[in-house]
Amino acid sequence: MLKDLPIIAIATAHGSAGVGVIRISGKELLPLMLNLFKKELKERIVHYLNLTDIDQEIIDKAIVIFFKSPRSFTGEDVLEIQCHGGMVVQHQIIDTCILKGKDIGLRLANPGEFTRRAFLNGKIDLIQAEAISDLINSSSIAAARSAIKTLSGSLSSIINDISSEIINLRVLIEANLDFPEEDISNLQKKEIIISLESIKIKLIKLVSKVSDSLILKNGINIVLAGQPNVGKSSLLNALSEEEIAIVTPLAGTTRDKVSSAIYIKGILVNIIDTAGIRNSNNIIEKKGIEKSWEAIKNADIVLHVIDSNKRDEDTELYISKKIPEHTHIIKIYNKSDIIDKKNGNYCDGILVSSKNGNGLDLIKKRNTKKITSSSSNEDSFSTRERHYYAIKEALEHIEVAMSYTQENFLLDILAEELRLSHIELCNITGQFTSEDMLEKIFSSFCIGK
Ligand SMILES: Nc1nc2c(ncn2[C@@H]2O[C@H](COP(=O)(O)OP(=O)(O)OP(=O)(O)O)[C@@H](O)[C@H]2O)c(=O)[nH]1
Ligand SMILES: [Mg+2]
Repeated sequence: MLKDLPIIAIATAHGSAGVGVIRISGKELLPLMLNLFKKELKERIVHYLNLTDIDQEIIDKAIVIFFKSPRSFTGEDVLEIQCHGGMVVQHQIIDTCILKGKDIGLRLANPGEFTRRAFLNGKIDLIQAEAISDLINSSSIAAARSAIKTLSGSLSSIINDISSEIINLRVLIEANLDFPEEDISNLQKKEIIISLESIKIKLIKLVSKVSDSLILKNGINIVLAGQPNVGKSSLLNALSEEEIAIVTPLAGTTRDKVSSAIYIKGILVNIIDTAGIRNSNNIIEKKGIEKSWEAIKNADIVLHVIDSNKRDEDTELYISKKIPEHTHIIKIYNKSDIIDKKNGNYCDGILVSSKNGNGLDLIKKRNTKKITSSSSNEDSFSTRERHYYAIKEALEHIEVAMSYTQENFLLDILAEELRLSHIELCNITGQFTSEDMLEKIFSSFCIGK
């Protein structure tokens, strides 16, 4: 099968560099080794060798290391060639290897194929495979740190522990499945309830950790929202210290979402400016306002910007009420530099001036508090949305199971809900993952990974 043939790819980034690494993986690479180097290489020893083309012309002098199956990244025989990092040299080596490896069917690797083989050969689970990609693509030190932790198995071990607890409970329940309810002792019922409770608590903790980790990985979205002309765009410019958004004295200036990315405590923060919210008959402005609400819906934090000189409490209330409940809202009273009398009530928010910069540090401080509380670095994993949703599903099945321990103790339903919960967790680690899902996950990797 094409899938099982040996593969080759450049593992390092494309372009010129001091060194380039070419990786070859296959079930049995001895024939290729003999063709390339005229000898069998000892495993895990650094060899300094001439690489020649089929006319025996030297292409490059390279360091070659042989990792014998199963003691390699992919679990197969692996040859790692560290050559000079020019693209021409590397492509010449690849062409020569494919020619000399014709007999064993050597071909170019597809995206993520090395990692996929490592997964299929049981060297890593699916969470760890994804963590490799996250480590390579991490956008901050904190994200890289959690990726390496996840690669070392921290998330996998928590999921495996919960899975074992579910399996033990399934064994207990299924052993009693053929007995009528009245034959199950109260002691056993109590044991089942305690165990379900313990699984539920662990899953709740995990959902919250995974959700916080997603913030660390994808960054946090802070949306500037409010009525027109209150100074949202001015605030975006002031916070990002750049003239990104257009500012004019005219209400209704911003029509589209405008965003800027900054780092707070090593976490990527996307600040998004939106069109001012008001009743408008202008078709373009109306579209802009629709986009404002869409941005608010997807926000982690909303900075509700208010002109401290021109309060319109009805509209303020309308906006506050329409912001989804779970969203963290901070009221920002802007234009403090021209405030008439400081007798307004601003204690439920932060008084700032995007003109002279007063209060901006307070905004950053308040957000930092929220950001760091949702992503304490020591505790976070490298996670994906699919992990989050699967853990939530697993939790829901446990909750349904628990509802069947109240009046009627229906063991067959309990067993089924536990089975479904277990499948969700196995999907995360890859034990039961479908071929389609694997295709989707590994095709997002780069070639050579
Ligand atoms: N004095 C003072 N004026 C400000 C401040 N912030 C903004 N302005 C002025 O208020 C006007 C509107 O500012 P923008 O930043 O465009 O307001 P906006 O909320 O983005 O307005 P829309 O895009 O129309 O929704 C401009 O004339 C700004 O110079 C401030 O802190 N103090
Ligand atoms: Mg604006």
